[in-house]
Amino acid sequence: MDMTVATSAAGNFRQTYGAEPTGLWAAPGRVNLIGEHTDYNDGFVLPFALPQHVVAAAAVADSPGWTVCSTFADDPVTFGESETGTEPGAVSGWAGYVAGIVWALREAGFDVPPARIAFASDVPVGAGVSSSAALESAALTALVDLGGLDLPVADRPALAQRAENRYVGAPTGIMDQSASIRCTEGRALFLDCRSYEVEQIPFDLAAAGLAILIINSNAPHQHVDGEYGARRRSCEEAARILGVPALRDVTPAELDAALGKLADEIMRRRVRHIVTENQRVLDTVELLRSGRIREIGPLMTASHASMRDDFEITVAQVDVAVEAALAAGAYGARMTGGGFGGCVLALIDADRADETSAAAERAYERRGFTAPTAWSATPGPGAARVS
Ligand code: GAF
Repeated sequence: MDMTVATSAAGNFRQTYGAEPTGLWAAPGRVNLIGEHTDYNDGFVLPFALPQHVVAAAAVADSPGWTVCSTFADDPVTFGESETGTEPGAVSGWAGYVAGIVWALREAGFDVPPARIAFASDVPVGAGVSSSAALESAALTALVDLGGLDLPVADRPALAQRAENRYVGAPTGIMDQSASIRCTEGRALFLDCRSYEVEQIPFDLAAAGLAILIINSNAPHQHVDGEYGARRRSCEEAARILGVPALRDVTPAELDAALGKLADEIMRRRVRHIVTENQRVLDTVELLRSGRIREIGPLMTASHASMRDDFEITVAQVDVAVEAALAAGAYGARMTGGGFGGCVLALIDADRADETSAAAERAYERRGFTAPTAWSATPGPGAARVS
């Protein structure tokens, strides 16, 4: 990881609180290789952790309550037991994600130590790479360690998701918190979002002469919350009509029969995306298990088409980035994350990163879009104490 973020968090702690932090905890952002919007349908996802992190410099406080500050906000925010008691949502803005973690820990019966925390981050905000899940995961990891709380790593994502769903009020699935907490270096995290079972799938791009280029579309995120919630409701309603616990329970072989039972054309498209996307995750995992990384390209591109045409969560900027990457020779390309902007992943030969990002830049220029930004990433480790 880039230690300047850690240095910045520690400096912020000293400056704000006039003391030394007890330690530094880092939690990464993520990209999802494949499996979009499948998490809240009890399905499969395959994210990996980015080299960008939120770092929490923290120490136990000698008076009750929690004070948090960050390099990405002006003033420290203080909250106490009343803001993290039974009623969620009392703290809003960025500090609400941290208050939500305190709330969720307390609700689960943990005695959360009073603390002072200073955050710094190099996870891009609004790019669909889970800056908020990284913030939650950094806060959670720091508080669990500071308090010596007995919360196994495997149980942490659900607690952080609860903070996001109930305290912040965003109806997200469990992928992002799982990625930030459970990913391991050099691997993609194959997660069953029903059982929370994971398999760490080797994803050694460099050994295969490959790279994943991340192209941030820099498209303004619009209507994200409302559209996300609408997709989720449509999937849940479809599962109810089909009489299954979740769309994960519809197999590709059953898809046509299931679609025949749904009157609404939009709902049919949503269901088709989820059922085919779950299968694409399973197919991708099969290929990666046997080291056939290049061959996942067509699955990535098919996933993008499904998000564009059936789930309808892409925007022109991400479609153009995918097309430009493919035209520049990428093996596959797709949008990653919740949609309506955010980043595109392109699987490319390692020596083609400059050409591919230049191709995306030229395509954006022709369309009059704000220029994209691009970087190559390999899978990093999940949340941990770093000092
Ligand atoms: C967002 C959500 F937070 C995740 O839970 C997931 O649904 C994702 O969108 C889409 O796959 O990142």
